[in-house]
Amino acid sequence: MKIYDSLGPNPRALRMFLLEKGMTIPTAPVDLLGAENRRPPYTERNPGGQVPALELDNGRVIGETVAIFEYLEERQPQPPLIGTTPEERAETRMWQRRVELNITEHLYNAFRYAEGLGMFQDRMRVLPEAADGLKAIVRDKLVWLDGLMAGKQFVAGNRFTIADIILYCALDFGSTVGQPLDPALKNLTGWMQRIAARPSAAGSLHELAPAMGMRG
Ligand SMILES: N[C@@H](CCC(=O)N[C@@H](CS)C(=O)NCC(=O)O)C(=O)O
Repeated sequence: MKIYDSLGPNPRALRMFLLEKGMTIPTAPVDLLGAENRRPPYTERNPGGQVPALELDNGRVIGETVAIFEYLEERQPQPPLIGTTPEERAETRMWQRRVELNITEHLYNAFRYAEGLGMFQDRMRVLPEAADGLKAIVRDKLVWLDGLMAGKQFVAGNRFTIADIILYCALDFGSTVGQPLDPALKNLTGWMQRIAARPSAAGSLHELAPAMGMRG
């Protein structure tokens, strides 16, 4: 297997997942800043044109971070980051979708349409006029999630899961690109500190992250 890897919160989420699993998979760097991911031969492998991607030994390529998580969890179930029972897996997937559909997708698009506009405007349709509204939706949904985190260790309850990895990587990235977490959200702030203390949090940062001033 081989991972197409780069700077950025989604590739970081995969690196964090691998550290938590204790898995090592060789990587091939992709020049995200130079848009290597948006042209052949990368797009022939992964037509989604984004990073990360996982190339299997038979040459098939899996894109989409969560699809890669699911594949790797089936290949190596321990330690579970999705779940060991139908109920646990359903709960994890429920929270993963809540986190992505309500928060992280909006956070990333707001970045592409504002602070990241110079990088993205020649790659995709961008909507600068939507950036402030998307950031406001993110803030609203973080208030909502903060209330739901009362008394919980992790997003899905008492288990560390991919929902924590996805949300942590997005919010940590957001903190460096104009979307900081409101410190008044005490439950989420405490949760961020707990996740940041895991060795996989620091260990998953890309080597270019400090120079770029981005947590990714
Ligand atoms: N839906 C994809 C999103 C991946 C994604 O947004 N990757 C970013 C890096 S964090 C990327 O490739 N950005 C460069 C680009 O879109 O050209 C997933 O979950 O894997």
